[in-house]
Amino acid sequence: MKRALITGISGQDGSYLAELLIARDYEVHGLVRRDSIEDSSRRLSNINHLKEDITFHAAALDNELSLYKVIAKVQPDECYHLAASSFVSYSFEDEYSILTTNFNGTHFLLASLKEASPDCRFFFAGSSEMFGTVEAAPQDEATPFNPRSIYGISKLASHHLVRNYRTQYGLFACTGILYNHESPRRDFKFVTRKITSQAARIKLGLADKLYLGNLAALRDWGYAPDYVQAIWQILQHHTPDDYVIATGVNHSVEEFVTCAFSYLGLNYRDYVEIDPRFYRQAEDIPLCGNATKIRNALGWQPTKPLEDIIAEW
Ligand code: G4F
Repeated sequence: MKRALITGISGQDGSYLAELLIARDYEVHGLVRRDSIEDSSRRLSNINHLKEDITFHAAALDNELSLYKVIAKVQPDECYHLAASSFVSYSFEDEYSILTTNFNGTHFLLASLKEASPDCRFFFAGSSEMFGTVEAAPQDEATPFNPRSIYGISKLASHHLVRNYRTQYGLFACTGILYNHESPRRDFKFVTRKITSQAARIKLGLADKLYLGNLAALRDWGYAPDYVQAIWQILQHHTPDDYVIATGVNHSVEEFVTCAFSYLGLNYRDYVEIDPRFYRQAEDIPLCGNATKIRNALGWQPTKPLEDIIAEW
């Protein structure tokens, strides 16, 4: 039986990955913060249905000793590092903690694996934000990185570290360069869940407005369970490598909001207002991924178009 350790197990991706691994007979271990264990019905709501099948370990990404102890004890065959401070907007306000959590956390995990469990395969959740301001779309693994947020910088620095541990120390360490991926388990601050949840509240008469930022912004939105499948496949390959995980299709926030409201028989123009607090400048050239490499190497491809993802909400 393979043993897997997941950071960020209570998040959208962590919960889908835990389901996938349990279905494949893995022994699944999850790193969580102490306060999550104490308030589990709320903070671990995405994995409440899996709690009997997961062994939880209290540890924190900013506490190297806590990570080392878990890794030394669990001796995982595969480690999936999904935890991060992941809301891009926050990174304009709180540079210090984003960099510390995201970069140091990755470093502490890699260093602990190298010392205590060097044969463990390691996956790092990178981001399209590593590309940042681009000169062309779609982007692939050869596209130059040019991050424009502290979040993107923290992910890019971590990605370089992952590659360094692979080439210098021989760790089976891989980065998935993940474009936006959504599901009903997405946190409410991200635009997709914000739109679908508020549209439902409006339909039920519980709210009357939805305040959004830039409706013209374009994103390459995929389906989170598909992306978790890709993540798992990356660690099953015979050689460690880095891959773009994307659909290759752009939609605007306006298209998303139109579709979500029309499912409920509503016209978004009657309810949506622009609030400068949520406004972020759109990229001149959109972030849109070319996933040819992972399709050719691992046979992975996305299964759900955006309209079907929205319909699931
Ligand atoms: O949903 P978002 O906040 O996601 P964003 O910033 O693209 O980041 C997500 O995807 C990245 C790439 O995979 C991840 F690395 C990252 O961790 C996260 O998962 O915003 C999507 C778009 C943006 O262009 C934003 O400007 O929606 C636009 N937007 C328009 N109005 C809004 C809003 N975003 C939010 N969160 N709230 C709004 O009211």
